Amino acid sequence: MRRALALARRGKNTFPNPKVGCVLVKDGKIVGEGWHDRFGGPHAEPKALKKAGKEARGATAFVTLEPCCAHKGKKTPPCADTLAKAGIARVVAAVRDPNPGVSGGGLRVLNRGGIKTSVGLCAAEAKALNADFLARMKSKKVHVILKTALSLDGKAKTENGKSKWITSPRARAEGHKLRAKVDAILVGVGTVLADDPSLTAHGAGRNPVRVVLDSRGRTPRNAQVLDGNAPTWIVTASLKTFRNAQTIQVPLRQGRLDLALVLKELRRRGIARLLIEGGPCVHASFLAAGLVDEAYVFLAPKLLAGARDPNAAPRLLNPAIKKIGPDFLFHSQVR
Ligand code: AOF
Ligand code: ZN
Repeated sequence: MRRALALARRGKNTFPNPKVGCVLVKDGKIVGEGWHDRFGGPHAEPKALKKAGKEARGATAFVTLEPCCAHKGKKTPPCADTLAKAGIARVVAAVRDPNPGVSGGGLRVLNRGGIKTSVGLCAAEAKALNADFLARMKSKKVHVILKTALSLDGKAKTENGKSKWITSPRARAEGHKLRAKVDAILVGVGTVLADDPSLTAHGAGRNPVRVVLDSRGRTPRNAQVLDGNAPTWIVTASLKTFRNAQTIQVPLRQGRLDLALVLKELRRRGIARLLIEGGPCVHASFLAAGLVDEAYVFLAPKLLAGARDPNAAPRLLNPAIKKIGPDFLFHSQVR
């Protein structure tokens, strides 16, 4: 199991999936090894089985996580069935899979196939290895954080649709820090078409998953979100596929994506904290559906009404900020 844990640690881009290692042992000898290397890639078990070939029959599998079973949204064939088919005699797992779609189900599939199972060997190490994944799986619903950047007169874009950049580089860096703390960032395809954002943490930390709400599959082939620099999921009702992105098919309800259903699909894929970055229509839909838990509102001391370039917009110089009851008053000369 210690060897399996060491292999699991080699996983590079498994987020939001866990790190998993697998070692197959027969007659006291290792006959196969594998680990889950990146999100969307093969799981640890089939890789180890491939190495072992025929030697897998009658072997014991040491896995750092309960092998997965069939559940909705799965991308890879279920490992429990694959292990059973290969003739594995016994499975020793370090911890149960906290994924509600799996938890206990993988062990049940194995037992039904006459395979002996046990859970708990090196459990503490295995839990430490995937502390982040375990915590995310425990929370049942997606925590939704809304982030918006506006001018003082409440505009998110200029007359001609320019929204890059309303706030200063320092405020934007703060936004990147926020990105590094969430599991996924969500935008509407309108934002992709208008601004072509990269939606990465820009070195402020780990890159979250980039989620694009794109009911008709309009994300352009050359969009930055499809550059492969971070995982991208396109939530769509169309049958289109995209290079460097996974699609999540969600049916339309009254011509729109059902946001509660979208959150459910994201939750199932391991997203517990979601940052909504825009645009205004996406914000409005999430707010109207009552799905927002937290908000960050960046205000730039500019007046965008009538402006064509955010940088050239009239600004309030060093405004005095007064809190009046629940409201804020900004006052200064305009330049
Ligand atoms: C395993 N072995 O190596 C990993 C497992 O979306 P999928 O098809 O990749 O499945 C992801 C889920 O599978 C993930 O949420 C977790 O429950 C489990 N991860 N299971 O048997 C592996 N990485
Ligand atoms: Zn699996």
